[in-house]
Parts: sequence; structure tokens; C-alpha cells
Amino acid sequence: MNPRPLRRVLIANRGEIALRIMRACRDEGLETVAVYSDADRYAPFVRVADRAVRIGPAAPVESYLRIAVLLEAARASGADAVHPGYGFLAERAAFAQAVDDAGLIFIGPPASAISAMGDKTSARRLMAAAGVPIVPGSLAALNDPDEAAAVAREIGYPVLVKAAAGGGGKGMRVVAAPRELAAALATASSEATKAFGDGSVYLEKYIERPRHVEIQILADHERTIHIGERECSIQRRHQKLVEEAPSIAVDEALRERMGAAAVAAGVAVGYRGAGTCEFLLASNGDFFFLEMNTRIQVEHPVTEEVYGVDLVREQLRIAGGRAMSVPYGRLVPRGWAIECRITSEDPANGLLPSAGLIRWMRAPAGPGVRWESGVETGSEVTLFYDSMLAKLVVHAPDRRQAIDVMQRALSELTIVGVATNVPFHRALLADPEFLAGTIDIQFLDRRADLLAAADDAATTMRLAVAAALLADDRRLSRRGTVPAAAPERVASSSAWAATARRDALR
Ligand code: MV4
Repeated sequence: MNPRPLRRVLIANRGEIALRIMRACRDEGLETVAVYSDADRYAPFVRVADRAVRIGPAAPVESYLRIAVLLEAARASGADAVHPGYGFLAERAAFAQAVDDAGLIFIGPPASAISAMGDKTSARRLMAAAGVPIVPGSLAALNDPDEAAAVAREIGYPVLVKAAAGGGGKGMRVVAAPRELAAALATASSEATKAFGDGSVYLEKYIERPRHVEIQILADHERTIHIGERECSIQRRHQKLVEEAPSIAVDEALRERMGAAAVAAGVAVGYRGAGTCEFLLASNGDFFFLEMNTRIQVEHPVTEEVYGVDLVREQLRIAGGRAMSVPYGRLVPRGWAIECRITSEDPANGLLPSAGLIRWMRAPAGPGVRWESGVETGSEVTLFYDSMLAKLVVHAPDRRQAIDVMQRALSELTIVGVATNVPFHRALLADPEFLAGTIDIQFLDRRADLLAAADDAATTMRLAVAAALLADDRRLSRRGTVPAAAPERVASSSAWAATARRDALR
């Protein structure tokens, strides 16, 4: 393992994470190569890169998922390393291996660590052997319904049927009583076959109303450390919407126990670079390993804010054979960070993805505010890719102040042209239960009222923005000049919106 310094990094991804990685490369003195689909030809991440290579049509299977095309782009551009970001090929062991086989450096863990964690039952066996707490249940795929019934009887109902090849909740079924088991096994298995081409399923004890807490780890050639937890319970249909660091449910003693478990998990699979151990944290304080994400995660910035660590720069250092720059000894979280994922999902339409031209975007700023976005005024939002437009991250001395800063930042944010989930975030951050921190993974399922409030707010805002644009068009034609930025006031001032609407309809 001779340290091979990196020089030029190809980023096999798009959008905000491509920009985030390119910033880290620039800070590390590395050149960057972007790859882009036809849909991303004019995207900011393409302009910011030192070089850019077209890799195909908009559909991911024809561009961002084509291993051979990406490797050819790396060769043609003289890149010596590949950063996969998150999503797309980030957790495909075959991609990590192909990059390695091409004589390039994969900025991530060894392919063997990716595959060890990819199969859920083999990961459970590995974790159990390493002393990492796992949810009681089967340690291998089930062979038949009788075996399943025996396991279920032993661990006790309710149980959860899970796909061995799974992740992300596909092929999962809760079973409350023995008579429901056979049907659940069948549906879970057929769902798993459809989703993963592998119908193997296994059983776990069903943990009711847990929190989803994950631990960041970092490993170089000599040590594996943890960098605290992130609270990720605010999710809907397995899509995280808000993340925080630290977690209100984790004290220093629990952090050290969960951290030690996550480190043991990393050591057990020979991990290198940045990774995340996902845990369920039960209401009684018990925690259980769920799975390991062998990539940089969307929500990594909240950890960066409270620990003062640049995780992507650390990834680059480690991939280049250098030691991490994180100091030895116990790391202490400073203050509180929150991330809101700003998506092109319409609260007035059941938070379904929306598309269109971003006619106007203005990012919030100010002390403690960080804006990570892949789009700008003029960007076209398509349905080809993930609906996340940006991450709004705040850092403040405590949770209450972080929430206040986030509300202020959201009130400054202007996005006109596509519907976004901003009204949802505003409703959530004003909610007494969220403020109290008594959240779990089912919080949003219970709180349909929050989505309804967001729906109302979104509808009001849409009317007001339409009115404001109309009003601006009139002023524009009167003055023959670009009008003062009006729509950004709409979100925070309903009185102004009412005036604008009257003006527009006059
Ligand atoms: C569980 C669980 C309750 N009990 N396992 C969902 C996706 C996959 N990563 C694991 N998941 C869960 N596993 C047991 N034994 C509840 C979930 C779960 C969940 C976990 C994390 C974040 C969001 C979730 C939403 C629904 C269900």
C-alpha cells in the first residue's frame, strides 16, 4: 500500500454533491473532472469543474450508471481517482472494483467492505461476531414458512419480514400475529424479487417507534474513529427530510457506546474512509445495528458543523494514502446543527415530485447558515433525478437557536417556478412536538396535520407568487427595466402578498 498522491479527481455524480466534492478537491489542491448527462449540460457543477465530459442522455441508466463510460471518461481526462458521491454507483461493489482494476483510486471503502455490508444477513452475522448489537432475529435467509414460524415464536410477535438484499424499506412487512406470517413472507419475497432480483427474506423482532440514529465513522490506515451521531427520525416513506446533530436522545455515555459499536463494525469489514452505521434507538435506550452506508451521506454537513471536520477533505486525504487530520482523543460536539432537505416536492400535491424551470432562486445567508445546492435561477428541474434541490444547514449554540436560525433562513429563501417542500419545513419547525424533540421514525405518519398545514401555506404562496410575477411583469413593461426582487417577500409577508394580488388583478 504505497501512498499514491491524488492529482485529478473525476466526480461520478451530479448536482449539489458534485459541487461539494469539487470544493473539497479545490481546497486540497486537486483538479476536478465533471461528468454530465444531456440534461445537466448547463448545470453549475459542470461549469465549476476544471474539465467536463459528456457521458450520455438524461436517463441515469444511459449516463451516470454506466461504469464503462465513466471509466473511459476518467481515462480520456487523465483522472487518477474517482469519487462516487452518494446514490448512483456509490454502493456498487462492482464499480469500486472496476475503478480499482482500471488502475484508478476509488474514493471510498474497499469493494470487499461494500459487499460485506450489502447482503443484510451476512452483515448481521458479521456484526454479531464483532459484538455489535443487532435486532433479535434470523442470521440467514429463511428456507420455508415453518422455519419462519419457529424463529417468530422464539423472538416474539410483532416481527418484521425483511429482504436479505434489501435496504430502503423495500420488501418489508410487519407481522402482528402467527396467522399473518405466511402471507407476509410471500408478499415480501415477491417484492424483493422485483426490487433486487433476489427473493430471500429473513425475520427480525419489530421495534416499535424507535428513533433512527446513525454514527459517522472515519478510518485511515491506522485508526478507525467515530464522529458522533446524527438524528434522522424525521422521514417520510424512507426519505429523510430533516437531520440534526447531535441527537436530543443521546447523552455522552450512550454516544460512546454507540460510537464504539460503529467503530467495531468498521473494523470488522476493513473499512476505509467515511462511512455511517445506522441504528434503531428504542425508547428504552437499547440500540440495534440496522445497516452500514458505505459512502458519504447527504446529511454529512450536520456532523461537519458540530465537530468542525471536513469529511470530504478527509475522504480525499485518506484515499491519497495520508492520515486523517482529525485530532486524537475524544471529540466533543459543539452547538447544534440542523439540515432541511429542500426538494421539488409539492405539499399541495401530496409532496409528489414537481418539475419546471426555476425562474428565480435566492439563497439564504448569514451567520450559521450554509447552503448546499446544485441549482440556480434558470435551472430546469426534471423528473430524471432525485428531487432534492438543496440542503439548508444551520449551526447555532443550542437546538432552540438552531431552529430559530433555520426559520429565519427559510423565510429568506426564494424559489419561484417549481413547487418545493419549504412550507412543510416551516410548519414542522413551528410544531411544539418537534420543538420538544419527542420524535421517532413514525412521527410524520402520525402528523398528517403538518402536511395539511404545509398544503395551505403552499397554496397561499403559489397564489401570491403568481400575483407578484404578474405585478412585476406590469412594472417591467412600465419601466422597461428589471423590477426590484418582489417574490422573495411573499413567503414572509402575507399582507404584502395580498397587496400584490390586488395589484395584479386590477
Ligand atoms: C426496522 C424497523 C423496526 N424494527 N427493523 C427501514 C429501512 C431499513 N433500513 C430498516 N428499516 C426499519 N427496520 C426492525 N427490526 C423499522 C424500520 C423503519 C425505518 C428505519 C429507519 C428509518 C426510517 C424507517 C422507516 C420505517 C421503518
